Amino acid sequence: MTVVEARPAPFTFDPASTALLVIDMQRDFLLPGGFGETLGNDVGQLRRTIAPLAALLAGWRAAGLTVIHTREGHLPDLSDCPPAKLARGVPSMRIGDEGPLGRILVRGEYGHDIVDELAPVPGEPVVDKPGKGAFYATDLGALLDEKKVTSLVVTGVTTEVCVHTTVREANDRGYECLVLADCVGSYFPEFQRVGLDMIAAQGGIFGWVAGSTDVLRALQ
Ligand code: TIU
Repeated sequence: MTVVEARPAPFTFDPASTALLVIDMQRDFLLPGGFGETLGNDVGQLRRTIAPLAALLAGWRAAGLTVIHTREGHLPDLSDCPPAKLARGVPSMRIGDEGPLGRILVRGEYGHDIVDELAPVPGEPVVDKPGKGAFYATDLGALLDEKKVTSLVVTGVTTEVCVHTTVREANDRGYECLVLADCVGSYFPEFQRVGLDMIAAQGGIFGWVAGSTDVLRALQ
């Protein structure tokens, strides 16, 4: 077993039954002109996650461990996008509209794909999800069962939206979740801080919080 210094207590995991989950590190959230910016957000707040996540991915891959990526997005005909979600945001720049990075949050478009720095390598599953949570309407649960994964190291964006939703879904399904503070990002510094506090509070009500260097050190 491997032990990582974490809040509220050390996180113990078996690397062989743990997956690194990289949530929605897509151009639409991280680059100017994408969905995140059209919602009025400063994408600079998220870009600080890229370098530590790239280093973590390199170490995790070198150890031969499981990596799973997710992408939030919709079919080109938007049939998997609920009207309530479609109606969000600036009227001229909604999901499915043509933007500088292609049609916003539509599968197959440039903006929908993962940033170059964190591109999946062959063999790493990419789970396309229509919701904020990675388990809703996807085969993630089946994939984790197949790989006999019981613990998740959770990274990606945004902390209080897709990361939180996924961690909450994972908890109810019995997974132990370690969330990495420097590898998750929010457009709102306050939400970043409080979002992480919410996970580790009450004795770790949703899981544990650590830094990526703590994980890399533990894998040595
Ligand atoms: N808007 C926002 O903070 N996030 C999302 O819409 N999706 C994800 O978090 N991936």
